[in-house]
Amino acid sequence: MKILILGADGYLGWPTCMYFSDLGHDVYALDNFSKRKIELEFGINSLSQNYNIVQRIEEWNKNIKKKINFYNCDLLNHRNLYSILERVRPDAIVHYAEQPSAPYSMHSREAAVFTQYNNVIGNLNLLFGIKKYCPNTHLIKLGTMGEYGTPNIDIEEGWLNIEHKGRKERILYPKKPGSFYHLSKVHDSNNIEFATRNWKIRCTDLNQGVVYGIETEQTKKNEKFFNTSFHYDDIFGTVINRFIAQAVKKKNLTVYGSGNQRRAFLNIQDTLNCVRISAENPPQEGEFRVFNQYTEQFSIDELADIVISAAKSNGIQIKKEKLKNPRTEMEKHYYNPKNESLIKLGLKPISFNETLASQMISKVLKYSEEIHEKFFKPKVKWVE
Ligand code: USQ
Repeated sequence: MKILILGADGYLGWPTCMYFSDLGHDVYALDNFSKRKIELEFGINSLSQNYNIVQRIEEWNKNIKKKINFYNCDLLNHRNLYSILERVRPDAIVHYAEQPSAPYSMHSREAAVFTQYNNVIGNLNLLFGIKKYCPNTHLIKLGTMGEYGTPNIDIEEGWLNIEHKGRKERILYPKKPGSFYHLSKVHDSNNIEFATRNWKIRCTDLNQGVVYGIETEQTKKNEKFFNTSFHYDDIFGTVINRFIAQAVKKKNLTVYGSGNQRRAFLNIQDTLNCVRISAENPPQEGEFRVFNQYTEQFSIDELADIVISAAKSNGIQIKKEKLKNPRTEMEKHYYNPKNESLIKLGLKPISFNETLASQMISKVLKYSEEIHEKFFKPKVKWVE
């Protein structure tokens, strides 16, 4: 398969490049380093990454026949994007190339506008490019479980069958997201659904939960070169990764609000498995297929308990520090999202438990010196 990976420099993009390359596919990697620019703006450093993507690809390519190719391209530059699509004509496109942080999107008007412009227009350019140069390609788009919010009814996989005043219809599941970032993904989903219906292109929208983890089969081959980025800061760090870094620094865990809010989670290795399963089982022409891509649910309180026990087994005594919730989100709510499709297609989930948390702590301990405690407390507030 010729596979084009957009957002190849990111936390998920880089491991995805190596994973598909290892499986023997032709990998084309693309990024414009926009996340790096935000890191610079906020003085943020990810842990564990010593080399830039060009150096990492050079090292990776030493040992393989089918070399990974890299393109520096902004999806907002449609001419550049088109020329790449025309040259590569990929069988599948994995699209991670979006501003991924909810707190960043809530930081200011500028950040909200950047997030939505970058994500929505970049995705729209991609849809037009697909229609023009590779209408048979399978677009695998990373959406998010946060598109749904926390409704008081079961969350289906993208679509909802409804009966209204005696008539039936299948509609896109109504969304109630909790940040301008999550909203950008809702707008993307709507645009893609229309594009698949109108132009008969094909897409899988992966509504992914919160990803955690620091290693994959490929990063382990040569940690020095192949590690992916690991963020623990309040902008890009996701909750489990943050708790692990806080434990390593022997600091109490920053639980926002009561900690009763529930979310859907998955291991970074499972992200790769889900993307592969999707690529191996493309949807029909004209189909907008949605999978809820998560493997487990936890409340934030439950996660903190797991990390506290894991820390204890590493000789670290910490507890929860309940902070005033900087976000507008329900803390006590019904939560029952469906996630059967990927399991039916063969996903074998990895579980988050004390053993795994303990392994993460041991690994992150190596980077302890690089962790700055000033990034533990949340600075962006949803309501000022
Ligand atoms: N939280 C804490 N303490 C922290 C950090 C977060 O209690 O120190 C809580 C938040 O209040 C929230 C939950 O943990 O209830 C998840 O927050 P998060 O920062 O781990 O994740 P989120 O902002 O939802 O976004 C992340 C990724 C995003 C992806 C999304 C999947 O950054 O790219 O789309 O997870 S989902 O959450 O399912 O929408």
